[in-house]
Amino acid sequence: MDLGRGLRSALAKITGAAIVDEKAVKEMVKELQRTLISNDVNVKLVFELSKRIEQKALDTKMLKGIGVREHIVKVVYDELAGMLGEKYEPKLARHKILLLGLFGSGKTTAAGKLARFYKSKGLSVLLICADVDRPAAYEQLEQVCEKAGARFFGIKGERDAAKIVREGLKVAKEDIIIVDSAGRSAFDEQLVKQLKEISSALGAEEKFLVISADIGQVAGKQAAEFHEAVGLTGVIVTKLDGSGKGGGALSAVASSNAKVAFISTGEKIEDFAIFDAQKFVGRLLGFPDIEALLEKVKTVSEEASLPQDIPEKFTIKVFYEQLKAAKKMGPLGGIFSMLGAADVPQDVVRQSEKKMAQYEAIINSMTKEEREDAPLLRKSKNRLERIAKGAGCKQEDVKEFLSQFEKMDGMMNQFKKNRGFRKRIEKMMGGKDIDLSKLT
Ligand SMILES: Nc1nc2c(ncn2[C@@H]2O[C@H](COP(=O)(O)OP(=O)(O)OP(=O)(O)O)[C@@H](O)[C@H]2O)c(=O)[nH]1
Ligand SMILES: [Mg+2]
Repeated sequence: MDLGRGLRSALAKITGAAIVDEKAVKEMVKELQRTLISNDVNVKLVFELSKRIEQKALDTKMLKGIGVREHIVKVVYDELAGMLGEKYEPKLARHKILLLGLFGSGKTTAAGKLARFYKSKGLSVLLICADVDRPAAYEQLEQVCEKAGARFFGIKGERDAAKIVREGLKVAKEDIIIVDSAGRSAFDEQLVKQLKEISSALGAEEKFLVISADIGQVAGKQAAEFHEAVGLTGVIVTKLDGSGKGGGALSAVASSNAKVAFISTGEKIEDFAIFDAQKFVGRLLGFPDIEALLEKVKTVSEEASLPQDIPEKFTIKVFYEQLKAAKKMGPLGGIFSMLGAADVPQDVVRQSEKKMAQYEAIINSMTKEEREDAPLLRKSKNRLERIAKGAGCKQEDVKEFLSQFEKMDGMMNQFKKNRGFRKRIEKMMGGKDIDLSKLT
């Protein structure tokens, strides 16, 4: 389960609960633990964190004029942010940066991203290729420079990295000088020796270790080793997009004596940001900041006191309502979890308008019975054929729609106990955007 979804679903144990009591808090904490551990966060860290959350959440003396749900959400938010680190303040004056790290961690890519970042702050940038091992390192960095709009310096065929740095400095006029160094498959003396040489030739003010998130909590050990050997000023955690261990990597670095400075979330040059633990948690939970989150929890808690009616049955009709609501709210459908429901899968939210129109046509070609009882459709080829004909599409499209529905249905089963979900969605959307008349 991805970290954001797991955290949202844990919080829903509070925001979506009819009664918030010790049992609800314990359930939430248990789910938080499961999510964090499956994200490779260190077990001891998770245990300490959950103990603190439980204590603070149940401490009613801390309720200063806010509701109990808001209080608990704030406790979780603050503790998670604390566990993941702080906010990095980049230096914006003239300075020199050394990038180091193991093989393939994303140093060269990060060099381009950093160059673009400092350029966007109005600073000029020179990138020096001090990777003397990788066969095409020179050409790779040259290309990166072109993309980032930075000047390139390198000496083809030169085997002495420190010498390249010294020569580069002689011609450097730029505000920011970034040196890309060679990777190695393991932390060893030879690597440390080379890094020390480059670092002293450069006189680096910033030494960033580049670590790929997919190594999880091992990132902590790696950061500590490099820090001891060469004195890091920050860590760049890359590949957060493709790893289920990002939480483990970030928290482990935060609890070592190094600090996360930047994060990289994709191969493209713009997939890069200054690390800010609070903002990061906000994004995981689907809200830009704690204020927006608390505001939402407040409305949700008020709505939670609505009379709860019959348990919701998840039907095609309900699915379609959610789809439309989720689309309106964009890819951060985190709100669904806050309401105590499963997230609509991201690939479903990203469906194009054309697909939505097709779905609507498919639903409109169903009988009322079929809309209430989707398994009927799987049982009969004739029904599929009839619907496809009615909707002007292929049978495969109908099947695709059905499998989207079934995927969501499976997720909804976890939330079966939660009542009044649809009511809340309807209220939230003001009843305007959900055109039920078409579907009945
Ligand atoms: N998905 C994803 N891929 C990334 C990210 N950062 C880098 N990569 C990819 O990871 C691979 C290695 O990146 P490089 O920047 O060449 O890594 P390096 O540390 O310079 O590698 P060496 O110089 O060989 O040690 C490339 O295919 C990059 O496109 C990221 O944040 N997300
Ligand atoms: Mg490289």
